[in-house]
Amino acid sequence: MPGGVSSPVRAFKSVGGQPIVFDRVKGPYAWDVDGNRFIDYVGSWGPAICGHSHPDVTAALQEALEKGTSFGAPCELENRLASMVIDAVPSVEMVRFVNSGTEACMAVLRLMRAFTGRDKVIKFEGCYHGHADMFLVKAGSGVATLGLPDSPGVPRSTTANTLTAPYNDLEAVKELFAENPDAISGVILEPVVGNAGFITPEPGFLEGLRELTKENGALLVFDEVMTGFRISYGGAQERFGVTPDLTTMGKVIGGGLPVGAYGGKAEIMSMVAPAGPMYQAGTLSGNPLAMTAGIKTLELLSQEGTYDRLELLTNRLIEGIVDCAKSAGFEITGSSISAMFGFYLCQGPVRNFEEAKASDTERFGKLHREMLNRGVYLAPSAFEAGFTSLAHSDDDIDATIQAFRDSFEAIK
Ligand code: HOZ
Repeated sequence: MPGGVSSPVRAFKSVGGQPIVFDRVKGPYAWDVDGNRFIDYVGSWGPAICGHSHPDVTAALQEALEKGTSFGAPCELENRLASMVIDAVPSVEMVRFVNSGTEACMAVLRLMRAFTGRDKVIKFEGCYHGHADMFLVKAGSGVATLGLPDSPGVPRSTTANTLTAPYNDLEAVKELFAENPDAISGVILEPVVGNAGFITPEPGFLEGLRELTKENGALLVFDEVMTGFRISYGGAQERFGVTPDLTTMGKVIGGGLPVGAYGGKAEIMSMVAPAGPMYQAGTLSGNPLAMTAGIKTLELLSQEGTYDRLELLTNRLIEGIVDCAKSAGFEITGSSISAMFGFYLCQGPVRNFEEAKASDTERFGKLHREMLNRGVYLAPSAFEAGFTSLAHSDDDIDATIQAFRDSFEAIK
């Protein structure tokens, strides 16, 4: 396997040392093959919001397994999950299930172009929308973590239509629209950025994008692969009260199984085959296992008080981290919303990827190692958000903050 892994960020290349090889996960914990236990803040990069291997999800999966793993034909479970997504996410009137966030973003871009008849798209520096060719321009996640220039193998003719702007910079977006009249199909973004560390939208940014896209006959697309059902039950669009035209999802809606989805206004989604002419397909799409895990996970999340608990817990964690760093004399800026958090080892504010790059990544690597030695598993990258879950207890948070306190002291 290239680099010994199935996905680049896992390889510990930016933090040093060897990746941990895991044996099993349960609740807020992950155990490696040597039997060491870690409090886990990666959460499978987002899906594990109810905690790993939640007993209700596991039981539902066992039952579904008996009925078969893939029908390659419609199953009733797809209708149930589709209804739940449509009820929850403000922009979604129709939804198509796929198998990953990458697939969802790839399809949504085709749909943006099909609907508007325009080829160009605006994305933001440091935002990551999967690894399809046209999105590998100033991308976040592994591309940012490894400091790779835009990937070889991506034809220039493909990315010529991808325009970029700094996150939180409405003026830059305005200029792009002015320079490319009637040519831009839409703007796609992570409404809260989780692939360049953790960057929140400044007041008015999302609202401004909504207006600009409308004025220019372009679509607004929220990539909620990370934030969907995590920032709130209805995603970032519900939390911030800004409704995009289209939305991509993944992670939480698959409850730990491979899944992705894209949805939005019926008028636009009706372009997708076989309702319309825009082609997109998938053998395992909507398979009963992924649908089952998604349904159970959303049922658990829809219970009273879920997001209040996640918010409080995660706030306490980030406040603790910031306090530990400052006590040890480090510059730090950190924030959280609901069950997502992040910090940069630099003076804030961090409003875009350029500012995020000021973070001391070498020091982050040392911190990461010290935290591992104290039984806490953080994303092995200074440019990935952290994820909490309903399974993290107050004691887990206390133990994590203590580990941060000791680790910051150790790397002074
Ligand atoms: N794209 C994921 C995080 N942003 C990484 C997935 C993985 O390495 O598993």
